[in-house]
Amino acid sequence: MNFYILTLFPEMVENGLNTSITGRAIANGHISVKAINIRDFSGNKHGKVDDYPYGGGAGMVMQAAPIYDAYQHILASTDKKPRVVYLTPQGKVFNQDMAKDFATEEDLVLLCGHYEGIDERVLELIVTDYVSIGDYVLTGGELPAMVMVDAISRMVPGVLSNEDSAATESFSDNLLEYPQYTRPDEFMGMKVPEVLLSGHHANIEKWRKEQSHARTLERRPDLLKKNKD
Ligand code: 6GU
Repeated sequence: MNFYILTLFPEMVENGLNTSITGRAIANGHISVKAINIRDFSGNKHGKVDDYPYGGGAGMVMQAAPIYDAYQHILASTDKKPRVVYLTPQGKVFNQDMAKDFATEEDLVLLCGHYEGIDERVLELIVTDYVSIGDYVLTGGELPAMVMVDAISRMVPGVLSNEDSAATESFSDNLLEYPQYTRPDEFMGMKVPEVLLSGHHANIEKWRKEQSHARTLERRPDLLKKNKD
């Protein structure tokens, strides 16, 4: 899967994603991440990509033309028109189902805004999906784009070394993960639950299911409601 990230801070996105599991996925070709610097399409020698908002008000607005031209540049390397996600607090809140859905795309464009926003006309022309990563305000779309690439990539076949670990974890069935323990069997006087040392696989599975339910009820009761829908 190929990610194209339209941004004013390409090094931020590339440095972040060239690390850990996404870095390995890039290295072995399961995904590619190309950060496209919108400033390269400014069309003027000063690299200016923003201007004052019509109608007045605080801050600057990113201009339509550089973003449109950067998008056209991406189209030259894709077969079909890719989906274009605009990262904005005004979008639909990102979740695991959306990550799975986006992971079926061959190409995905992520548009990162800054300043007070982007000229609405280019959004109308190119954006197919408006996505937020939660109800708080960030200074730009780069961190949200990196969050999306991470969550989507791990749903791409082959990216995770153990395919099971994607299926049996938090949110796969709207339940949180059960607690995990490793050696030593006693730490600061706290013992690992006896059942996990028993070697009795049926009991261990039953205990883990109970823990998942209890933990979800305690921490995320909203998720249990979703299972009834
Ligand atoms: Cl996608 N962008 C910005 N700027 N802030 C956010 C966000 C996105 N999602 C949550 N807060």
